[in-house]
Amino acid sequence: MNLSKFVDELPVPSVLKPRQKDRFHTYYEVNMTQFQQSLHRDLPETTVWGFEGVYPGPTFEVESGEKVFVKWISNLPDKHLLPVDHTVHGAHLGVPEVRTVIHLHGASVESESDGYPEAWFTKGFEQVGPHFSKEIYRYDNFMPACTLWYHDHVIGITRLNVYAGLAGFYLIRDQRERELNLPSGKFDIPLIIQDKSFHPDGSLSYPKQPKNPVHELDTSIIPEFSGDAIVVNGKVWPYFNVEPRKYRFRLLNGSNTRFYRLKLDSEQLLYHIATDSGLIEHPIGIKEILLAPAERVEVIIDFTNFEGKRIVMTNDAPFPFPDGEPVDSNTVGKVMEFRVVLPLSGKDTSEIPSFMVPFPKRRVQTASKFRFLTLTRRIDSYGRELMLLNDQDWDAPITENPKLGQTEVWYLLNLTNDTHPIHLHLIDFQVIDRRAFDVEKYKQTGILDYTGLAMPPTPQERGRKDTVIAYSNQVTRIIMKFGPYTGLYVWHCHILEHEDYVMMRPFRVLL
Ligand SMILES: [Cu+2]
Repeated sequence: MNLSKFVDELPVPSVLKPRQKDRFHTYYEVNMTQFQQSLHRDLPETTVWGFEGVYPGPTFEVESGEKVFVKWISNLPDKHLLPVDHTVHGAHLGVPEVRTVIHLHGASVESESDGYPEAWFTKGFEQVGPHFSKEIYRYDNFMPACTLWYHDHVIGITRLNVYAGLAGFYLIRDQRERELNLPSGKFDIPLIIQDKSFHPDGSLSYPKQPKNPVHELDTSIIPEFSGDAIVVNGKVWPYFNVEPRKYRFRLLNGSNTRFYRLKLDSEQLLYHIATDSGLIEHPIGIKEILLAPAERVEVIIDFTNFEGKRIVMTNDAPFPFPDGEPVDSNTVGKVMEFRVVLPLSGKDTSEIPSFMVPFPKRRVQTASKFRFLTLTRRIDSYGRELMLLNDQDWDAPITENPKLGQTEVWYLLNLTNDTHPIHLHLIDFQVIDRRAFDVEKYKQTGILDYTGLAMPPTPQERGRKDTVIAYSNQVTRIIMKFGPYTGLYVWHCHILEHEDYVMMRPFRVLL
């Protein structure tokens, strides 16, 4: 499909209205349904899944400390929109084909409300998974201002449910952020970037088989997904009309597999102000943004003195990242266009502050546990590659069981040839460093022999994170303190095809 670029205006998701709100709590109900939506001017309407009748879903805007309750409701059809592989763990024949459970990515929430992959439910809660415990989730929102997102997290078909459209933003605001006088209101725009492919009739295209098909199976999971069109906030290659002033953009990579390395073709600086879990200490001028699946970065872009200009946001991240094919600059090499065509609606009094929030660094000396965890690869009985954490299947006994309040350092040893964005639920962490090591020696002897110097996190990573890129042949070290809740959570690769098969493990925080 060769679709024209920059012919549809960027949609900005509407803000979700609560059903009830008083001094003590806020209550939302959110319905998941299947419907038709126009994703491009020249494409017939696409059947998608979404929340409250829209893809991506409406945006939650909550205050830090606000007690929020959400009833996630499924009114999805019984038959999946996309091809389901029943050989994948948790998606066996016999379980309902359409199941969902919603995870609030980046939020620290009680275990029962975290969207455990086996806490799924169907339409009307008629059937539920073995770990289902409640219909109404509770989010305490004690984190400072940050950009979170909600998305499906069900065992075995997360890749299909998110690709079908089950994702949306969840923003936490606070007083400190307001005092900073960042661009706000209509100048504060979330952008969810995804890659998709379409059939000529407008329907979503997702492969039934990998490049080397598995003949015994009608449908097989694929090792990675690459779409040929870029979709931002639900429109293919949109444009956005802006005023000649400063804007705050919250960028989220909501893709299944694709990484993005984003730049503006005006070559102007982007002022980086926030990582996954909130504002950083000082804004940093950067030329490009690297975003792995699920990562977020917030930037201020200043369009002052660009009146009349058209500025294209480009992507040059190879697929797979970082050693794969260069991007086609005519398709996935372009993301969206900013058109500086609106008159200034008022003087731009917003600021790029010199200091935002303190960032107390976690020190390795405070850690009481050091875990060495491998990212590995195996071949299954159909000859397919599958990725694992610590070489363990999803349902092997729990091996990561940190104590409440304990600080730990995790060494992520990537023994595979792929790059994996690793995400932990419940906590945010800090990236300590990355270091090359002798993978063959490690595989043969179990001895960790470094072959390079430790590299500090990139400037873009020097803040609170919940997803970290673990490169091939490197040890990536992260440090975090477990709490404030105990119970069952998961950690996993956020390449959704890997997460489903089966690069995800439970962990339990013990009292
Ligand atoms: Cu992975």
